[in-house]
Amino acid sequence: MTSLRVVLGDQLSRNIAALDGLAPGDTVLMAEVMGECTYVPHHPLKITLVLSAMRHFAAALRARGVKLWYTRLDDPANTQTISSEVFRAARVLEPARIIATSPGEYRVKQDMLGWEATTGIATEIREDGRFLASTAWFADWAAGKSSLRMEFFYREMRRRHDVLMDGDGPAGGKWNFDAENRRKLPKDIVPPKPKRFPPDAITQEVMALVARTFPGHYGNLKNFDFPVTARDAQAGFDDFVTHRLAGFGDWQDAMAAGEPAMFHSLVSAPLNLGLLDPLALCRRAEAAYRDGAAPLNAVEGFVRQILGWREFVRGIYWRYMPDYATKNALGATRALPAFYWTGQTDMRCMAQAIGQTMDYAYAHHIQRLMVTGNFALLAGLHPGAVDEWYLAVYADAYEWVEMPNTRGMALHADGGIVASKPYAASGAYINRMSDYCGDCHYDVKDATGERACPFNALYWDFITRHEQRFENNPRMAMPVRSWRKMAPSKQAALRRRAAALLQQLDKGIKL
Ligand code: FAD
Ligand code: DLZ
Ligand code: SF4
Repeated sequence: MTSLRVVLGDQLSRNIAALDGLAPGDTVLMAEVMGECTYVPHHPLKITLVLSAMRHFAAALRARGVKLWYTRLDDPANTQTISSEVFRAARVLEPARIIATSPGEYRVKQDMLGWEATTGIATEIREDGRFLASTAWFADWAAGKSSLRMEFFYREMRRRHDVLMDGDGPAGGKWNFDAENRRKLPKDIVPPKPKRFPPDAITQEVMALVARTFPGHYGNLKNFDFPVTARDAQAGFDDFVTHRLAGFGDWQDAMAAGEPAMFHSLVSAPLNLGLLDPLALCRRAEAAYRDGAAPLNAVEGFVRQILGWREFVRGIYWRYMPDYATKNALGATRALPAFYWTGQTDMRCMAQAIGQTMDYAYAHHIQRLMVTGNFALLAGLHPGAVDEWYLAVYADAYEWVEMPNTRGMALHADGGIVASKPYAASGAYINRMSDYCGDCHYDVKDATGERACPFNALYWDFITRHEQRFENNPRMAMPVRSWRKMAPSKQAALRRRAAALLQQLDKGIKL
């Protein structure tokens, strides 16, 4: 009984469920398709990364003697969607079974659920075992809880997987060292440059294909330096553990001009493709703490992102889809300003975050959350447009992780499922955590003048626009009270400045 085994572009793990029990007569299907390259206008670096990693993974399977049905993007016979490629292969190969791994995105899952009816071939969709919290386990954990909080989920994950535990308690006596992870980068500290992976011949071929096929897509292709194999991804991670992990804690929230990576790991892109294993990363980071090579605030901070946030947002995505994709609790309607696609803005923080996104398809968490995300929240940008942008521009973006972060964490459009309060902040926060403001066209200390930092008036306008909703939220009551205590003349000046800024956005005039 032969099987057709389907491996998607972000399922490039040797232990992927669809390959479990692979028999000599089976065929593995992989397909480069326009459907996946264009459902949002992905950054050319991201398309190159996925297609090149697919080609490297296929080559490794071939070297092991595995039979492959591999469709290249420019193959004239390519029908250009995953489903239609499965149907085409099934007609030719007539397998007894189709075996796939549950995909990361809801829309692909819906298509997959239709394969059996269309082909008449028994189709098995296996759980994706690369995640540490299965969707069923998450549902059990969530059952009966009135609100789902990452912190409690994370503690449970630490216990279950025995990560950073001393007996029954957390290593160092505390579960969470976040309060120690908010330092600004001192002027005399230069973050070590991450290891780079210049394109090999396979990647160069893909780069040429991507350049001629997607000439209009946002972003530059020239800086390609992602690892595209499991071995290189591991080397990239080892480089992080050796040179940056120790500083990850202290400067986790810091931002500096011209320093895209800071002390971050850069593992999201290879990890989400399947080139790295999340638990192995946590164990390696823990070993660095146990060996005295990295402090606990750094290692705990790193583990919390992988074992906590990454698994938590995936659980949220599958629990609340498809409704999650329509959530807009704050009624945001404004169109995405053009500068998100061009980087042409006088706001230095935004220009830095967007510019490096164009150059590297990467920005670290605080840039995504507290700069581009915060602006979108304060300006009331429509969650659909913001979602599309984040999904398109980051090399690590897949809906299961992008959407709860964007709609939930950054925009509070889910009404508090992911985070109990919106991460709204004025320019003071960005000034505290970065060196952006010093050379900015705008004055971060001013809120109402012609050159006043736009984040300031937009912050207060946001608070008052949603006063009723936030007055009973214990974590938002303070800014609401501060607004109410403000002199009416100051309130009026702030609202005038915010109205002028929003009008400028609506007219397409850059800020
Ligand atoms: P590090 O800071 O070194 O963190 C280590 C790892 O922890 C990351 O690689 C990632 O796997 C995990 N992690 C950290 N924070 C989160 C988080 N909030 N949710 C899930 N995993 C997390 N991450 C994505 O992988 N894909 C996305 O599409 C994505 N979109 C985002 C959109 C917004 C608006 C925000 C605020 C965050 C988003 N994130 C996304 C989360 C986070 O910003 C990135 O994972 C991180 O910046 C990747 O860089 P890094 O590998 O250097 O991470
Ligand atoms: C992101 C992506 C891209 C750009 N191209 C392909 C592709 O050509 N073939 C493929 O199988 N997968 C691709 N992917 C990844 C898919 O979009 C991803 O598997 C789904 O979104 C489910 O997470
Ligand atoms: Fe950003 Fe305002 Fe600082 Fe300029 S002054 S960099 S706009 S926070």
